Amino acid sequence: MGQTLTEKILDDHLVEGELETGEEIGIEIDQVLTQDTTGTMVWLQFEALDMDEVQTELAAQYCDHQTYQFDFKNTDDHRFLRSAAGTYGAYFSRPGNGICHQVHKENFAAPGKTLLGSDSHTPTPGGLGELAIGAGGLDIAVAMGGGEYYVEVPEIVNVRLEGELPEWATAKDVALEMLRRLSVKGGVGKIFEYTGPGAESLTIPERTTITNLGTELGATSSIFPTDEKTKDWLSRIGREDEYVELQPDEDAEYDDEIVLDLSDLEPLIAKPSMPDNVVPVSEAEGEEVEQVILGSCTNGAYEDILPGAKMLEGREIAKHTEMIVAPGSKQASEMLAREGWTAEMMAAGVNFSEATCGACIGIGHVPASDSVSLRTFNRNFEGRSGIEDDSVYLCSPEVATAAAIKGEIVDPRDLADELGDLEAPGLEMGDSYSPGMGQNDSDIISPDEAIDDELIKGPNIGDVPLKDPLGSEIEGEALLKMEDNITTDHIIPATSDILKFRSNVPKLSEFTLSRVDDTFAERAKQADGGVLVAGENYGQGSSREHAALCPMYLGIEAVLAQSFARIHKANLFNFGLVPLTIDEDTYAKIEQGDDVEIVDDVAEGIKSGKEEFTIRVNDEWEATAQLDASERERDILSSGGKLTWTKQRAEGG
Ligand code: MIC
Ligand code: SF4
Repeated sequence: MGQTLTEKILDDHLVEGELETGEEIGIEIDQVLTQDTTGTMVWLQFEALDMDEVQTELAAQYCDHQTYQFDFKNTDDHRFLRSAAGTYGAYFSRPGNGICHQVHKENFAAPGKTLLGSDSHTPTPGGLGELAIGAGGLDIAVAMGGGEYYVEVPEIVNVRLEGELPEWATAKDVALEMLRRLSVKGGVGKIFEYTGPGAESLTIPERTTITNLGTELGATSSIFPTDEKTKDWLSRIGREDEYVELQPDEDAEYDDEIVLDLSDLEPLIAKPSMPDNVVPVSEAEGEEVEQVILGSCTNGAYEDILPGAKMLEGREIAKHTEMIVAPGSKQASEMLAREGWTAEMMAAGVNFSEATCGACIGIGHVPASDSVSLRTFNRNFEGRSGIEDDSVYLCSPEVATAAAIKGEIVDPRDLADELGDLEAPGLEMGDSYSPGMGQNDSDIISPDEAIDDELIKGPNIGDVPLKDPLGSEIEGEALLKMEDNITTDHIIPATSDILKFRSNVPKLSEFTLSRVDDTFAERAKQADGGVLVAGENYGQGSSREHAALCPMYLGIEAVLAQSFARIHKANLFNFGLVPLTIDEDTYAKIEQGDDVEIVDDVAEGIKSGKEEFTIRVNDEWEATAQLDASERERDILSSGGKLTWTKQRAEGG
C-alpha cells in the first residue's frame, strides 16, 4: 500500500513503535526551535538534565515575543538565552530579528526534515514540506539532548484543494474556511495533508499561512507536498540545495478526506473572540474600525505585506483608524524598505512596528476600550490583546487594508466597486524573494560565532521546580470549575506585566487562572492541593508549559475535563499532573468547592495500566473518570514528571 507524505517522513524518522493511527511512536527530531518566552525554561531544563551540547542537527533560539525589553527582566532573559545558545551550540536570533516561525522558514526549514518547537505555531514550515510539531518546552529540551519525541500517530486527513482562488480571496480564507467547517477542536489528533491542483496553485507564503493556522484547528501539524514552487522559493533565498521532492504515493490511503474548492471561496472574517467564529466579510460590513494590524507569524511575510502596500499606493487610511504593520521578520522589513514600499505605506498613514509578536499577545498596540481591531493574526481569544472587553477580528491582509482605507469593515470587492480604481493585488512569482535577498544573517549568531561559553543568569532567572513522585491518594477541593475552550491564555496570560516572569515560576504562578478568577492562586496556595474541573478542549492554544508548571507549583494534582488540547495534555503529564476525562453528566453535577477524592490507589492504578478511576464527590456520589495514557506517560506520572523520569532513565534507574 502506498504512503501519505506524512507517513513517509514519519517512517524515515521512526525510532520506536508502529506507524498505526492512535499508536504512540518515538521519532527522531532533526531541528528544534525555541523562543524567548518558552526558551528560558527549555535551557534551564537542558542544564538540569546535565546536557553538555545540542545533539540535534540544528537548534535555533529566537527572541521574538517580548523584544521591547521594558525592564531588566526581559533583557536578563535575552542575555541568558544568548549565553545558553552559545554554551550549548544553538543558533541565536537576536531580539528584533523577527518571529521564530518566519525567521525559521526563511533560514532553516527544509523539506523532509522533522522540526519540534516550543511554540504552538511551529507547524508553519509545513508549507515547505517539513514535518513540524509544536510541543512543551521540556519535550524540546529532551529532543535537543538527543531523545526521541513521542507522539500518537495522528489520523492523516487529505485536504484536497480544487480550483484556484478568485480575486480578493486568499490563503487566509482557505484557513478560515477550514476553521468554519471544523471548529477549534476539529483537528485534535490529526495531521492535515494538503494536495490537489489547488495546493499546487498556491505560493510558499500562502501555503505557510495555511499550515500556521492549522494550529487553531488543534491539529498536530499540517503539511504540503513539495514541487517546482518550493524549489523556486528555496532557490530565491539561496537554499536550493535543500530541496527534496516529496509527494504522497498515488495509492496512499488517508483516514479521511475533505474537498475544498478554492474557486468557491470569498473573503472571510473570524469575529470576536474565537478563530472559528467565521462569517463572510459581507456579513460584518459597516462595523467601525479603530485599529488595523497587518503582520504576525501568520501574515507577516514580505509577500503578505506587499498586497497591503499595493492597495495603499497613492491613498490614505481613514482618519479615525490606526494602521500598524508588524512584519514577521526583519528581512521582510528590509525588503519592503529597499523596494520603497515602506515609504509608500508611511505616506498613507501607516506606522511600522519592529518585527515582534508584540500586539498579538497584548504587548503594545492594545486596542482602546470597547473598540474594534482587525488583525491578520491567528488568535483572537478574549482579552489576549491586553484589554478584557476587546473585539478582535481575524482576516486577510486584503480585508484588513480595505478596512483601514474605509474606516469600517468592508468586503474588498465592494470597496473596489465603490472606489473604481482599486485593483486586487494578486502577486506574481516575481514579487517573491529576489535572488540574494533572504540571507540577512547579521542578526543570527551561529554556534561558531558564539559570544558566550557559560550561562549568564541575572536575578530574573530562577530554577525549574520539581514535583515529588505520585502518591497513592489524590483528594482535595475542586478549586475552580471552568467552561469549554479554556485557553492557555486564561491559565497563564501572556501580557507584558506577566510575561516577564516566565523564568520565575514562584512569581508567575501568582497569576495562574487570574483571568478566570483572581482569587484562585491564593486559594490554591492555602488549600495546599486540589483539582481543576473544565469542559471540552481544556488548554487550547499555546504550547506554554507554564500553564501546567504553575498549577503544579500551586499544588494542583489532577485536572478533570471533558477533553484536552493535545499540547497541554502532554504538558500536564510532563509536570506530573493527572489529566482525567469526565463525561458531560459528571461535569454538570460537580460544583466548584466540592470535595473530590480519587477512590482508587492512584500510584498503583497508574502503574498497573488502570484506565478507569472512581471519583467520590463530597462523600455523596461517585462517577468514573478515564485516564488515557501510554505506558511511557504513566511512567512519567509515577516519577513526578518528565525531568525526573528522563534523568532516572539516563542513570539507568
Ligand atoms: C501564542 O501564540 O500564544 C504564543 C505566545 O506564541 C505561545 C507561546 C508562549 O506562550 O510563549 C504559543 O503559541 O505556543
Ligand atoms: Fe507570536 Fe502571535 Fe505567532 Fe504566537 S501567534 S508566535 S504570539 S505572532
